[in-house]
Amino acid sequence: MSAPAPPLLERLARVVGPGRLLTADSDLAPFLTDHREIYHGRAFAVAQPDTAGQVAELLAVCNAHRIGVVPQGGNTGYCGGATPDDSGAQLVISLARLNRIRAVDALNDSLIGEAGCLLADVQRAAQAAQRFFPLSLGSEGSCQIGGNLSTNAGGVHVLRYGMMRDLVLGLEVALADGRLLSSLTRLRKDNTGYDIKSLFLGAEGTLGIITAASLKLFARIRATATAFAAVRDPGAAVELLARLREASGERVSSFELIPRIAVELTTRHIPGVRDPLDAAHAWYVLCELTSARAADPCDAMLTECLEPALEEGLVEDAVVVRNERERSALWKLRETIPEAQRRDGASLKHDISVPVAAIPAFIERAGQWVRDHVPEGRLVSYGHVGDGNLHFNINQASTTDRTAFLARGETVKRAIHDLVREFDGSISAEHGIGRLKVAELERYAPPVELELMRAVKHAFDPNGILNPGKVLREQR
Ligand code: FAD
Ligand code: 2HG
Ligand code: ZN
Repeated sequence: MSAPAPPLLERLARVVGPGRLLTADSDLAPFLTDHREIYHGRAFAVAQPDTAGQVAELLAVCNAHRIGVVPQGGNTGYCGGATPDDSGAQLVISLARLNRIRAVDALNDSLIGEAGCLLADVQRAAQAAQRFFPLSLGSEGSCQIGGNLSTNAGGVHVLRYGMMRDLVLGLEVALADGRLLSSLTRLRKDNTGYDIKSLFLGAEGTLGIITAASLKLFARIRATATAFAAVRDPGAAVELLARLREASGERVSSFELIPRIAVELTTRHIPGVRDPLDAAHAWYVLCELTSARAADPCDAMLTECLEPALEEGLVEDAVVVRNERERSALWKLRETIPEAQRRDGASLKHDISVPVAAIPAFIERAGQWVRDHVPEGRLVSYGHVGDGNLHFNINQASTTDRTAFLARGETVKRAIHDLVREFDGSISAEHGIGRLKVAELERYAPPVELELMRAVKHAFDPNGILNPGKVLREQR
């Protein structure tokens, strides 16, 4: 496949209107690299539609001419899913201009937003209607809900509200052949056959391009209690989570594990981040209880749980925040860990999950493997431990050569992912497959599951034009 002939380019340009089919190298550049700069692709053009109808029409033309199409949202994904290949024969479709909130229905607790809405804008629209949209990620100021839906994003509120998949009522999707599937239902109950929308969630643009979504809203948060606690070890963190849940019902909304090295990296690289405690400790948790009832004693529930844990040595020290400024300082520490890692040098990243109770044993086994086999790296293992999800990352030590360190990636990944399998875990907990983990999916997914995935792909996209080579190897 090569770049299309001028008449076809003109046809695509007519679909999106004047100035909305970018072809100059300087205009294309920002769309051709992922944010970690691991992948560098080429494209013959970037289309910037501003209606769902235009997206569908672009797909109809591309399908008729067998042109590969790469949907791109905020380009904050971790797996190279939004970057075109290096053929120069693919069209990037940026969803950024489809950014309208179409409706907010506070009584029905639902909101309809277009795919290119920033996640932060959806949160704000919910708040303006005295409601709450719970998906929350460090990238929320730049990722789009279309990307969140397509990666089935997780983040820091999953243990209370679920992943993006759990927050969806209906979708509008442009299909490979140019039809628009309009299923923006606001219903909570609808058992009419197969749940087709669920197939697009986490499909990373390989089955259709999401143009809008009907999302669930929740009660506004009126009471919050947040603590940063040094814990004896990861086992103590898991025990503390169980106690907090027991003591507070379903009020635990975040429970993040943070190792000492992450405090060192963020305080070193991110201006304004300070160590919240006086002395250094090996492990910490950042936990938050929230309630929709202003009178709910979240603070008391938190301290009543922390105090005996301190006496028993499960918790070594803790600070409970007194105001919003202190709270955002703690969250800044947590959310800037990826950026601090980046500023510190190269890193090998593994977005894994295991059953929550197995987290301590996994950290022990996998950590020992890293200490034995990667002496040139430093383990930075943190994340959404309340969901059993660890970002089991390894940063290069300052004395290590970047290229030599990255060259270890395949061996390290194999060992970590084999161990994940031993623990009945997942090699992609929340970031997806994209280009990065196509071979990993082939290696670890049950063969029957892979066969069904290929059959679904063929049914939705028989000509293989939708994000070719992402999630599944291209079938040609
Ligand atoms: P993109 O990166 O543009 O695209 C991601 C994939 O979705 C690609 O395959 C693309 O082709 C496809 N796609 C995009 N839009 C559409 C559409 N409308 N229709 C069909 N396919 C589409 N992720 C988490 O899960 N949890 C976290 O806590 C988290 N924290 C992060 C923190 C930082 C600082 C950063 C940089 C990233 C973080 N991420 C996290 C990863 C990332 O933000 C999410 O994966 C996010 O959902 C991607 O959204 P996006 O709009 O940037 O999508
Ligand atoms: C987070 O939880 C993100 O901060 C990014 O999912 C994780 O950079 C990473 O490994
Ligand atoms: Zn994460």
